[in-house]
Amino acid sequence: MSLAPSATADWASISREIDRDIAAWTPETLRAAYIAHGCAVVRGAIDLATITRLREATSEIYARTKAIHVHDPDISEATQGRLSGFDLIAHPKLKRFLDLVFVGQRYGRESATARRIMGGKPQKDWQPPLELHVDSFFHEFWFTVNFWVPFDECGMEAPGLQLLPIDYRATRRYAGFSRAPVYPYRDGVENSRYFPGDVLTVDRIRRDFGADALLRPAMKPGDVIVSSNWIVHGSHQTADMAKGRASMELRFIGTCPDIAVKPDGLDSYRVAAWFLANRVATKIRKGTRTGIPFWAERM
Ligand SMILES: O=C(O)CCC(=O)C(=O)O
Ligand SMILES: [Fe+2]
Repeated sequence: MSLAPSATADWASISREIDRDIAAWTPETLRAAYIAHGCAVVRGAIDLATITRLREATSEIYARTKAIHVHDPDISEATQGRLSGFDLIAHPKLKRFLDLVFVGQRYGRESATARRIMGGKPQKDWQPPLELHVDSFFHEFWFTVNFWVPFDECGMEAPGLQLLPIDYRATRRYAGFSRAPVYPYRDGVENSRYFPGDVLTVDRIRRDFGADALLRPAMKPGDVIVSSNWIVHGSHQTADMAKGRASMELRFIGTCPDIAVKPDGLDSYRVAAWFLANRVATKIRKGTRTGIPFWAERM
């Protein structure tokens, strides 16, 4: 990893600033916090009856599979098309927030995926907690909004989520993302070729950003974390968390395609570069893996 920023941020006040009840956010303030800090917590934004329906549908599917993920088409099939993970994102403020993040480009549904993370007490076919990662290691590079929706109370007695709340461009630099592959192709490592080989660890984040840099919110059903494919995150588990946790991730991707979203209007250099990159990237994407012009990297 490169270009470690200094550990001077006031993480305690950032974590308060980006964590609010749905009533205390507007789509505009939510977008601003999300762009500035790479993520935000929205409390009480997801309909509990929809969570209950999805929890039931996914656990019925889990009962007849060993797979660690349940995908939206599985849910659709099991419910004769009556239910989708995307039903969770029905609140008008969340929809407007998405429109604002992707302003100037079209976006669409990328995936809705359920998972179950094991607590200290082993549970058959549940997934162990995930190490720190950036979703772009595995997913597309194109900017993707991720709504992380827990089905169970978590973060205290069951594994929650931990995130490094820095803006997505800083994350991209910190992860050492490179427009051209760093390594030759090997089976199964398509995306990681665009990143240096070193591993993200909690110790490393602490050293580079400070001891309390990682955001580890206690979550209840109804709460949601918004983040992107450009945020350092992973499951958060401690030795005394015995219970497991089920959750769902809903992803929306720009069809532009672009590794960036439209910058703030005040930042005129970035806005101009973004419009250009947006046009060029759409044209050249077809033949390349990243299709990212060199001057778009700093946007
Ligand atoms: O649910 C977790 O613990 C990890 C989820 C995750 O990595 C993601 O939503 O991208
Ligand atoms: Fe992830």
